[in-house]
Amino acid sequence: MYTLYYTPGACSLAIHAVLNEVGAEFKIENVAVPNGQPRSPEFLKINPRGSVPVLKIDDFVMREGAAILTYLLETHKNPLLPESGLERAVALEWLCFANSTLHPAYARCFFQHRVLGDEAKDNPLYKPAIAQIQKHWDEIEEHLQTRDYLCDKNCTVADILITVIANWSVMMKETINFGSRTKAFFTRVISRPSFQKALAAEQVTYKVNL
Ligand SMILES: N[C@@H](CCC(=O)N[C@@H](CS)C(=O)NCC(=O)O)C(=O)O
Repeated sequence: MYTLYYTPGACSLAIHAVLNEVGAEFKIENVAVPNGQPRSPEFLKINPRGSVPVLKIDDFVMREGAAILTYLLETHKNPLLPESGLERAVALEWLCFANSTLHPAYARCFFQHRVLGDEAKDNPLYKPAIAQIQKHWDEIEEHLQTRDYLCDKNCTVADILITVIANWSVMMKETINFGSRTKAFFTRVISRPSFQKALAAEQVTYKVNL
């Protein structure tokens, strides 16, 4: 039995959607705490890093979203992660981009929000951090000119994680702009029943202006 530890709308939402995609049986545990508060001692015992997602597989604790997603899609064979060759490499490249490039770009802003509150916007490092995020979305818009999904015609796990991350844009203190191809892409991804079901269970609204 799987248990997913999550906070609503965080990167753990991608794991939640993928658990739905593969038809796994799972429980969910909301470990959200008010802004700036430490996680509960119970959760810190499970993950001393304090971050979500955590997936418990019976008593085995797995952390790091990209590892969890890859594990789930290998264990429950699913087209969201192609099985081999360049197709798989490209899907993993985009998954790594989402997890290790785009996610940290947002994290740089969240860190400033946490430390500086409303004054983050006036911090000289804020605008450059937003510009970096915008640059990534501009690249994605360009990439999607000839494709429905990041890996061309089929939805992969990377599309799910990237669409989750996009929804954090409304929390930024500067506007992030999405091109029309990117918005159409989000619409395709969020219309998947797995994504809808995860949003509803976490009581999260998809707020990107589509
Ligand atoms: N590298 C980790 C990053 C996880 C991460 O930063 N999660 C965020 C939510 S999207 C979090 O829990 N932040 C709060 C914290 O670290 O206390 C992963 O990909 O799983």
